[in-house]
Amino acid sequence: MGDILWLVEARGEEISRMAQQEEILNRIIDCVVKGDREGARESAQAVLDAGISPMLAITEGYARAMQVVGGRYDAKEFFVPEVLMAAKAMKAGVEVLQPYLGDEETEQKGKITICTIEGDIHDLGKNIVALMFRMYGYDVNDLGRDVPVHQVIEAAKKQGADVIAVSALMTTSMRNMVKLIDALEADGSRDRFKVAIGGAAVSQDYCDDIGADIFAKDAVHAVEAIDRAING
Ligand code: B12
Repeated sequence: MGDILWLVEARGEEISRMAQQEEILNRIIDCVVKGDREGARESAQAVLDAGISPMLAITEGYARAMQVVGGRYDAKEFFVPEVLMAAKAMKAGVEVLQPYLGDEETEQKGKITICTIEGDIHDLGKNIVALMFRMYGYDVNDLGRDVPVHQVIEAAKKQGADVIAVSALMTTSMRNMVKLIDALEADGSRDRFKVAIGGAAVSQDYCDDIGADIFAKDAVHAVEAIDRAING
């Protein structure tokens, strides 16, 4: 009887922890979508106080919220000012969590040169992916956004990168991923690097078509895919 009571109590605690987590994640999404910077910061603090994983809050809260914003922008319910306010709210919340991300794994797993490709200034998704790589033990050189292809290659060589990871959100800029692969082939360094691509404009089919090595649809899958590609 005592064992059953204990089990019921433990199950009850688990359910209320899950409910609290869901409530906080929903609050994050709500604040970011509304562009409420203060609320986004306070929700991040609530994440820490409740002992929720900061990375979970980033991927399932802040990043998800920007995807909701993306959908509203596409549906013409939101325009650039709302999108920018949401992006600032997301940034404010992520900044609170960043110092608490810690190192999920301490061993050095490999080196990654990352950026948003030439012609593209969208960097919210790329920043999340870069954070995630760092957290999982990769040495990450983040070159920023709208980075010319020749600079990406130079930086990757200098870093001795295992992976060049590039992001594109636009159909115009995604073509510069082909330019990157062509330039690597032209200077004989294609075999030195795995090329990983991501961002809302690209897909697994596009990755196969242009001869890139790795595609992932979000930050969590990006880490898994790169782990598989370079550490077996
Ligand atoms: C936010 C936003 C902006 C912000 C950017 C702020 C910033 N600092 O990034 C602002 C307002 C500045 C902006 C500007 C523009 N934008 Co805009 N923008 C968006 C919006 C609404 C959301 C994008 C976003 O941040 N998503 C959330 C993040 C978290 O998702 P994500 O980037 O996809 O990243 C995830 C995955 O893709 C993956 N991932 C990302 N990168 C990588 C990399 C690797 C290696 C891997 C493995 C995985 C990976 O992991 C991430 C996390 O899970 C989209 C609409 C949409 N539906 O996407 C339009 C959108 C991308 N923009 C668009 C356009 C056209 C523009 C402008 C040209 C508008 C203009 N006329 O001025 C300019 C861009 C100028 C330029 N040269 O780049 C178009 C692109 C259309 C197209 N298909 O080509 C879109 C699709 C809107 C639309 N439907 O028209 N934009």
